[in-house]
Amino acid sequence: MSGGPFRIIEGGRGEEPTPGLLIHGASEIVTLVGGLRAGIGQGQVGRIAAEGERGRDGGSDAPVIACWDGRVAAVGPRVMVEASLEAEGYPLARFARLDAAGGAVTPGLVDPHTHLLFAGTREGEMALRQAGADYLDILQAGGGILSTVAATRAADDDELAAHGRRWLDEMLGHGVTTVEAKSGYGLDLATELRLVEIAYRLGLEGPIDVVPTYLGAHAVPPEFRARPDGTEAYVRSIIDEQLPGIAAHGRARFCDVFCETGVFDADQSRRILQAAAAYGMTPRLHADELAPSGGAELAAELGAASADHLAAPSEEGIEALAAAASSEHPVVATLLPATTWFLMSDHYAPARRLIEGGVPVALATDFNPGTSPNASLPLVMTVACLALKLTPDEALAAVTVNAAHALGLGDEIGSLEPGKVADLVVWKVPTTTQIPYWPGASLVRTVIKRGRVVLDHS
Ligand code: IZC
Ligand code: ZN
Repeated sequence: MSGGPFRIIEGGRGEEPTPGLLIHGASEIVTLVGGLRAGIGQGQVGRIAAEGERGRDGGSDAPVIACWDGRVAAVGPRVMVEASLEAEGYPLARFARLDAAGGAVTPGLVDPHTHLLFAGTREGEMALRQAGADYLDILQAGGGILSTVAATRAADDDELAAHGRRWLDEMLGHGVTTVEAKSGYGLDLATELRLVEIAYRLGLEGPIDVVPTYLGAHAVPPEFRARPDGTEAYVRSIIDEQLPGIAAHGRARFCDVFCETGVFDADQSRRILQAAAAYGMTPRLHADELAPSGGAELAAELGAASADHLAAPSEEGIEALAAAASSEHPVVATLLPATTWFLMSDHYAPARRLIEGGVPVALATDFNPGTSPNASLPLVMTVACLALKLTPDEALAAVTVNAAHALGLGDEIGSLEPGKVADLVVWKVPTTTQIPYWPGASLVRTVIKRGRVVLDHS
């Protein structure tokens, strides 16, 4: 990566990782060890803290983390980490040292719902909404998603990739090391393939890992809207033409559908997601963003990786997610409160009820040009604390370990434990409870991706 507002020290997966890195001087290391969080576990983050200044400056209980070959080798109080590294034969002298300068250390943040790639902007819709227009009315009138589709179809690959890099840079600056990126502004096979491929290539470029999702069912494109059975005809073209092409291309890990009354109904969404699953793409859904539409129920029925938004689920939908939580396929509820805020709605997702029902909760930016032009996950954590009443610890689990699980990556990323990928953030604040406390501030000191420093503000 180049340019952008930040100094990128190293990037790209192709280079040799620093063999060893030992981070010391942290006030606390929050590991998130222990797997997917739900219920009261949602707020249990695994905090290892030093006892006051003495600990931080190198006392035996000072928390440190050692990375080797891009993975976490050991984490815990200094003496224990040193003993375990020695016992396992790591060459201690070959560890570069990084001073966290009294900051907190967390896993790299994971943003599990973004519409990263698009052309054009939609600031005009803000004024329309202030004047009382409704999101779906703007879409029906040919604006909203459709205006972004027109701009995206007209943009070339280099423009789209440059835009993607610019916003990935921004996300990295907020501590994000893995991002999901949906297509969905092409709505024809050729453009959808371009979007999935560009997302995939941006991930190869690094330093942020990008997980591509195919979202052909984001809206009915203009060429189908003119037809009397437009929505149904477009659903058939997704199943018969787009999905086979996307599957043959082999880059999209997930298939998503905007399951919402007035967009794609639950039956249409089911048909698309089942067809995608037959090609090996895991379902995830935009579920009940604006009105109860059967999205939460469908996510539970299909064992989707995640049900996203959930600002307006039905009672049955909440119950279905709660029942799925104790099954073999818990569906992660990925909440997007910055979108609700930006839409000036007071209809926030029932986060406390979901947590009380044992549903694992993740948070995401929903970065997109219409309803959430916000690339900052820490800002989403603030809105989640204020509007969804999550505690700061619950919000932290939601943007790390649970977000990783929402992307099927829970075994690799999202927590700091031996063997996991060494993606981590050193913050400028001494405790993670201050991350949502300073809304809008730039709180990241250093970002480490696969054991290497990729961003340094120290
Ligand atoms: O471009 O409006 N809800 N998709 C579903 C969006 C919002 C993004 C957009
Ligand atoms: Zn979305």
